[in-house]
Amino acid sequence: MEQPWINFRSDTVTLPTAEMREAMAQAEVGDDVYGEDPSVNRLEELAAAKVGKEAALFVTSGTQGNLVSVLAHTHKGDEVLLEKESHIYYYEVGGMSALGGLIPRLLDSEGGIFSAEAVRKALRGDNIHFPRTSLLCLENTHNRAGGTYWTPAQVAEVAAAAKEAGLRVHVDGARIFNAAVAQGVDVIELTAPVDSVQFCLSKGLGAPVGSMVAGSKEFIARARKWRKMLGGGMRQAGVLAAAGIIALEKMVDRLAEDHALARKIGQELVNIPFLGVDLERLQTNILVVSVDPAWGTAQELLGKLRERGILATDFGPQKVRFVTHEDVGEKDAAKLIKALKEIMS
Ligand code: TLP
Repeated sequence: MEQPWINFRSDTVTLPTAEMREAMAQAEVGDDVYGEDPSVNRLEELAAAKVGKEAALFVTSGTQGNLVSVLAHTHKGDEVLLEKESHIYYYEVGGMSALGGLIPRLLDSEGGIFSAEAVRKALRGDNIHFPRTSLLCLENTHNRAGGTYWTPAQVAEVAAAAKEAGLRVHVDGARIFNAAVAQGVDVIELTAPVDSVQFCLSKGLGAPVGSMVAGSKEFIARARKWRKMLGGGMRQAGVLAAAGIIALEKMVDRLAEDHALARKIGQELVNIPFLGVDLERLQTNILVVSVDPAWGTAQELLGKLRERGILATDFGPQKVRFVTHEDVGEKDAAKLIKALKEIMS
């Protein structure tokens, strides 16, 4: 899309930095299906070390990363516990059911976070009528709840409840570095209690393509096989991995700037008529704003913003999502606030 759009649709819209493009051009590559791409191998080692797991796998997207993880943890016909608005359930085309033959059991939550008690209540025990429940998934940060994060203690608590019942635990950590940076904790505190994690290089970390899955060596070997079956065995993928390495080494700390900018915008929006912002849920870089039906709909608001060169996403009939990222700054935020004040008055 041509400039001058101000793009708050998602942090997926970030463009690779000049340093990434340079590294991509210079990347040492090989055939990754043979395990012979040195750049991919380096990225996988780096990713595993960052999240404190034995091994990692470079996948094409967050959706593929979650799917290979879920498939590698389960068998056809199993039940998977997950939050009712989780990305895996809501936005991943039903892959777990279509391709894994899995049945989801949905958990209620408070802002995307559920308790160990909720997990225990959802477990039905052993009975000839019931499917085998084999996996619990959680999402950190939680996208549809507005980028809310799980604390290390909350993750540890639900993971312990799941493990007690013999379940594996997978984290959709598309934005897990946002969760870590926002809390000022090492990401390992958020991943240590769980069996596997998926995180995206292509969101706030700015890489053009790709996600990582991390877990035990044995789990990653199974995930690798599923990735191949799903057509995700890439060849000279080192050109992409080279950008991923920079994403992990250089782009994590700057996520704090995205959080600060989202907060700044949110604090201004609370004073604008017909808009609702939950500042408590505004913990990272996702700002979900509700639109009073007395004014109009989310689509109408998006249309008016578009006329002013500003893009955002609808998150339901009366909700709009703004996401901050590397390619929007203070000036863009000021234009957004001014536009919203004009549109809503
Ligand atoms: N989320 C996208 C859209 O699909 C909604 C976005 O713009 O936020 N887990 C979570 C929590 C995500 O937010 C996303 C992407 C994914 C997984 C999937 O990642 P991709 O888009 O790489 O398949």
